[in-house]
Formats: sequence, C-alpha cells, structure tokens
Amino acid sequence: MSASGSTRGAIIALLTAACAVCQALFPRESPSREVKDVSGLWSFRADLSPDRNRGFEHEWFKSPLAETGPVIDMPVPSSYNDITQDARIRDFIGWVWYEREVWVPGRWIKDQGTRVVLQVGSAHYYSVLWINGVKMTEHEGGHLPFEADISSVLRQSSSNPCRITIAVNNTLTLQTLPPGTIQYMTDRTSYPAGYFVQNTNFDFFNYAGIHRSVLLYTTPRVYIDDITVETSFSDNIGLVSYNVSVLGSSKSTVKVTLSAKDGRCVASASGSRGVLKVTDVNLWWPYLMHENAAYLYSMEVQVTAEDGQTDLYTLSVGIRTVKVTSTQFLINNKPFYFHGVNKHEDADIRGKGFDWPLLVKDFNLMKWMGANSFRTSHYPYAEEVLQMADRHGIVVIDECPGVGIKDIRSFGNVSLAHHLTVMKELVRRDKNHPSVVMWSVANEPAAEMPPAGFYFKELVSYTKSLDSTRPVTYITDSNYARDKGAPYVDVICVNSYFSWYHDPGHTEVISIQLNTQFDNWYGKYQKPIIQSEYGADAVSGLHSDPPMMFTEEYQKSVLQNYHDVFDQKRKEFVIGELIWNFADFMTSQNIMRVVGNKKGVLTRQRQPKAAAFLLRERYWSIANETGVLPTWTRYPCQESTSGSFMFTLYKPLKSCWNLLGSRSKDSNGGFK
Ligand code: BDP
Repeated sequence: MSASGSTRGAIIALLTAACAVCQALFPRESPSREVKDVSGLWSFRADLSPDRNRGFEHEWFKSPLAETGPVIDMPVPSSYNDITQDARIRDFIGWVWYEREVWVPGRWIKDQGTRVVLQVGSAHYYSVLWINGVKMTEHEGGHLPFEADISSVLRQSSSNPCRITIAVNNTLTLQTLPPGTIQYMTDRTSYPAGYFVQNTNFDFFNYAGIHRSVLLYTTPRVYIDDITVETSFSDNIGLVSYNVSVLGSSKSTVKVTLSAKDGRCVASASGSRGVLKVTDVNLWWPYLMHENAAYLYSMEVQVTAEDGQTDLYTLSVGIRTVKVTSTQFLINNKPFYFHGVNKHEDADIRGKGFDWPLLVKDFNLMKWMGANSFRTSHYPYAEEVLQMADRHGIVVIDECPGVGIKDIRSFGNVSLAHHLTVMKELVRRDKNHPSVVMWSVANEPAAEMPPAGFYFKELVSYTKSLDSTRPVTYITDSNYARDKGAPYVDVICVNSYFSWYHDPGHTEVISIQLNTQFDNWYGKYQKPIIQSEYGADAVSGLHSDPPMMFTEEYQKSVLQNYHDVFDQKRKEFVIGELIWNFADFMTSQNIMRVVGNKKGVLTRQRQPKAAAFLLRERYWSIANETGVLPTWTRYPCQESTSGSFMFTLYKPLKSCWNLLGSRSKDSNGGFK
C-alpha cells in the first residue's frame, strides 16, 4: 500500500463508529414519538481552578451542582459569555458545568417498549453528559447535535426527578475544528502565575456554552434511525429515491407515503429502499425564481416491528436537482445566480444561543433585501434555520467549522480524521434539506501549504462519497496559482477585500484587481466562481463625503465598485455574490475591531445601514432580470381588508410587470 493509501486506511478506520452519538433525524413528535424540551433555566458553575480540573477531581456530576459550590442561573439555549457582569465569565476558557433536574413522564419509564433519548442541539466545544451521575456520552465539536439513549439509566435509578449534568469545555487546540492554540505566559514580570490566553485564526468571538435546545424524546424500541432521500425529475415526473435505516430489529416492515401540500397522497411504496414517482411534480424552486417557490411534499415513513408496534416519522421533501457546469450553477436545470449574504449565529446577550425571534427576523430581512441565498459561515447553523430555508426557498451553502486552518500542524492525520467525522455528522444531519445545495468544507485555510493538497483531496472526496448529489467547495483567499486544494472543488469560492485590507482607502483599484482575480481563477480552472466574501467595515451613523473608511458612504462605494465588475463577469462565469456580512457581529478584542466586526450591512440589532438599501435595490433588480417576479413574490405581503392579498409595492418592480405577461412557463412551471 502506498504511504497515502495506508494513511487513508488508518483515517477511515478511525471513522468507524464515529457517529455513535450524532443525530440524523430532527427530534419531532408523531403518534409514536414524544418530545419534551428541557431548555430553560439551568444551574451553572465555571471551574475557575488553575487547571480547570477541579470539577472532575471532585466529581461534580455525582451530586447536585449546588452542593459542590456556588452556582448561578444560566439560560439554555444561550452562550454564557454575555449573561453576567463578570469579565471572567465572558472571557472564560476551560470547563463549565451545567445542571438541570427534570421530571420524566412516568409512562416513559414504566413502558419498557419506550426508548428515551436526550439530545443536545449543540454545545461549544467539547461536552460530557451524565444522567443521575452516570456518564452517558462525550462529544467533540461545537455546532452539531449529539444524543444518548438514557432509557436504562432512567429505569435503574430510584432518584426522581432526573438530574442532567453537562460539562462543556471551549478550549481550542491545533486538532480541534476550528483550531486554536493555548498560549501560556510564563514571564512572571509581566503576567501572574498560570496566565494563559486562547489564540485563534478567526475573528468571531469564541462564544461558548449550550447553544441550542436540550430535548428529551421517545421512540419505540424498533425505530427509524435515519432516512435518506435523493431527488430528481424527468419531464413532469418527480423521482424520490429513499433509504430508511431501522434499528432495534432486523425483521420489520417499512411503508412510505408521499403527500402533496393539500394532503393528497401522490405516491407510496413498501420496503426500506425504493423510488417514489410523482406525476405532475411541483419542484422545489428558490425564492424569486418561481411563482410557487419552496414547494415541499410530506413523506411519512412507518415502520412496523414484529410485535406490531409502529414508529412513524414525517419528513419534508423538496424535489429538485443541482448541477454545476464550467460556467453555471443549475437548479432544476436552470441557471441560478447566488445574490445573498454570509451570516453568523450572533446577537446581543445570547451570543450564539438559538433564538426564534432572531431567526424569523433574519429571514424577513433576507427576503426584504431580495437575498436568495446565504452561507452558514463559518460553522453549521441550527437545523431550524435550514427548515426555514426549505420553507422559504432560500438557498444554502452549508459550511463546516473548518475555519482558520492556518498552522501546518493542523493538517495532520488527527485533524483530518476529525474533519472527516465532522463532515459525516454534518451530512448525516443536513442531507435531506432541499435548501442545501453545496457543502463547504473550510473557510480560508492555508491552502498553499504542502500538506493542503492531500488534505483537501481526501476531504472533498470523502464528502462526495457521503453525498454524491451536491457539489463540494471550500472558500479560499489563497493565490490562484498556489492553491493546492482548488483542483478538487466543483465551484471556486473566493474571498477578497480590495481597498480594505489591501490599498486601504483606494476604491479606485477595485475594478482592476477584481477583474484580475476572476480572470486568473477562471483561466486556470474553468470552473464557475462565487465571490464568497467582500465588504468593508462601516460604523452605523458615521458619514463622510468624499467617502472615508469606516463610514457608511465608504462601505457603499466599495460595494458599488465590486458590483460593476460582477455585472460584467456574471455574463461569463461568475455565479454568485455573497456580501460579508449580513449583520455586525462580536469579535475578540483587538486593535482591528471597534466592539466587533462592522462589515454588516445591518447593525447587530438588525437595523439597516445605507449599504443594505443599495443591496436591496440590486438584488431585486437582478431577480427581475430573470423575469419571474409577478406580484406574488413581493415581500412583505399584507392581507387586505377585503380578504384578498395585497402586496406592498416595490418601485423597481413596477416597470417590469408588463414584461411578465409575455413570459411563458415550461412544463415544470419554471419560466423560460
Ligand atoms: C475574512 C474571514 C471572515 C472575517 C473577514 C473580515 O473569512 O471570517 O470576518 O475576513 O476580516 O477573511 O471581516
């Protein structure tokens, strides 16, 4: 076996059983499943001991946390950093302990045929979970769910209610994703004993804690472990190929039915694998691309065990295809142009904690802006975000936490094996979302370093082996001639900050530098290109004319200069533009940032800067060019008093309405 062959074998071996604790199906109620949300107020204690290890030495998980020392209230989900007035908690590095006692419904425990699972939506970064003092599982990685079957511990233990203890450590090392280093300052003339800091190669604040809901849910003993759907179509027939994984018995029967929005069953099949055929299919189309965007079917999977017990799970299914040519990104065989945003999970007080009002507000803002897409920069977002994207037709580039891989020691086999595991967990969770059209395996890695070639070859090909239906990319800021991973990606995604980090203050250089950037990349690879980041900081309310850096006018001017080039190149091979960033976000403290990164076109509180209006004008007019924007797409819409829908008029659209009459639809309802 060659050196790289044996390395690969070792890495793949490391991956077996990697998903023992990772979740495939979003916990959802059904006639056979119950869900109990145990988020809310938890007890919290940061381990402030010098080596952060007192909690383990003194076994804080064995008794109620309050008996081990002082605890404070901590909301879940939320980052813990901005909840208190204590800078030590804000900047804490190491183990923190969470605990909550909950009542588990008696019938869940009595009924031996019920499996009780505890799921943590995400906790940053490394977690250990105990139930009633018994260790259940550990999980590495901050942005994906993990779970444990806790049925037997619940049944063994006489203690009721049940005590959930979760220890979470946010330390980042060269082998974590994202990577980081802990630097000990040993000069006693400058630093106190034991002083250390966490260094990272990304600028967003390393928020930590339990960031998403903690749920208890049940399934029957014989249960649906995973469902995979892959969709395509031919003329007006939609094809849904499915694969159901059942655990708990080798002898069970599987029935699958697919229903339209009105509840009509449109296809059904038996068996754990098969293909459903849907006549007169309604395809899943992106927002602003079709009059009936984001059409979702409902797939009901029913598993019946030998003893007659059934498990039922319902999955939303959008039927669509994705293809990449040398110049285009095709959704349902039609060219799709990404006019969208990069985001962060970030807000005042809650940090990266999941928040429904924020989620709905952000989708309203994206639709208001005419954005048809976003990238989950720089880590997987809560699955609820993808469910919203499915329902609203917003296209997603789904990124893993491979951000800031800059040190050569982070390209080793331990790092690669973990990176593959993360991709496995990510694909397992997100593979059925029609909104997800591409995987991004990293952001701005040191792709010019010698080991990057092998690393990205393995990472991309492994991701493709997990999902052959979606293109794979990573986001680069390397030199086009020296980037060692670019040969393996399907779409080139480039970040650049002309007239900001280079030639500050000189927007006049943007046109030449951006044209060169595009021509170089396309010339070498003949692959379509997305401008995956560009932008400039603007402190909301700062103005100057002529524009100066950090003012709203300068941010606008940078954007306009980029847009002029995009408008030439999108006639050729540029297939998208994603602004950096949707909203201002918190960063670590450093001389480059004024209380956070201000490249948002919205403030952190989601109020528009001048650039947001510029983008809105642009995105809506690009959407108009495709000629598919009759009244129904305009946003927001209001119900009129007469009961019919009345839409808020948006000026740039008006002139195009008369054009629409002449457009004709193809057989799938798309516009020609
Ligand atoms: C890019 C990074 C992004 C940063 C941005 C910036 O991908 O995470 O926030 O620069 O500096 O290089 O604003």
